[in-house]
Amino acid sequence: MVPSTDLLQEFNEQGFVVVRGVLDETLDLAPVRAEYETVLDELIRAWRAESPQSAWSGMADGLPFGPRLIQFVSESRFSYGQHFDISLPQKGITDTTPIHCGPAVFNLLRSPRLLDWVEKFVGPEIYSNPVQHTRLKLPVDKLPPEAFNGLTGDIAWHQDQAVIVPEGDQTDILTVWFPMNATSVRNGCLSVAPRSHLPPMRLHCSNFKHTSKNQVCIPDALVDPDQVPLPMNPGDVLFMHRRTLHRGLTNRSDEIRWSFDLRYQRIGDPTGRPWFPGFVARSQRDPASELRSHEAWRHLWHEARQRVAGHDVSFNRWDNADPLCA
Ligand SMILES: O=C(O)CCC(=O)C(=O)O
Ligand SMILES: [Fe+2]
Repeated sequence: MVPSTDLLQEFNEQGFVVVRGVLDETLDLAPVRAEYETVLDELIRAWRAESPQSAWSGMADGLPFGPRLIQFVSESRFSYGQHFDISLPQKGITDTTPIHCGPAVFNLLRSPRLLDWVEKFVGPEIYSNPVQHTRLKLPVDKLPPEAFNGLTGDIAWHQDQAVIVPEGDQTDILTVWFPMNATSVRNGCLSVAPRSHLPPMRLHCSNFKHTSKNQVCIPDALVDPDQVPLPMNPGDVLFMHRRTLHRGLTNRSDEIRWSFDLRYQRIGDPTGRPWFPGFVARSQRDPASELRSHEAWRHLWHEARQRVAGHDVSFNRWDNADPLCA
């Protein structure tokens, strides 16, 4: 166990820290793997039901999760990312936008092994911030353009603080990133810029053609030259400051790259995404306020989806007026 003072010192100096072996394969990760098998089963079943028989070779049946997903998507060209995700997208929400709120994922968000570490950064009153995703990235040469977005393709340099609304700027939102399969430079691990978290927040643009679907990202001229790729294994967790520059490298392997990124903060502070629901993950002061039911969690998201459907909800604060965005 890393002593808390060393951990916090490293985090405060570098803007991030990787802790090995936080999550347990059996208790934390295996149930999520099993749950996502059923999400993929259902996706393939639904797609088949709507597609002509001849469009499906059946080649993916019986394969393990990763190869099966690759096979399914390259055959169907199906835009699959949002179907696995655990949050709603930043725009274009309708009352049928898919979101996955299964019990295994909910347990992962509340994992005591994870929260014990989160507590060292956030304190004992822990709120699960609704900026949370799972990213299932296909090898770049297998990813059809129709399926390419921020959940499935590479992610350009940015700070997480740049994708919330300004009312959340003063909230210490901790990014918690971890892989479901071993990540490497080859399959598109996360890369960070050490010591890039000092204020102020960098300029971001949302109009670069090389990024997917108007991703919010930092112009090249403002990206630090010191960049460190972070290969990680299942169980390892990256804790990152909200202003640390990072990106997701391109998956140039022949396997998927699967990760979760979650966020936690102190109870009561603005989340930066006021239309989306968070929940009390742990409270020493008021344990009864903790959300313990995944049905209640799913209900919160479905309610939010209903509320924002058809409205022009946006978390984008960047207007591309700066010449560096040209
Ligand atoms: O996983 C990735 O490629 C990017 C993740 C990210 O930007 C984040 O966790 O904040
Ligand atoms: Fe990020």
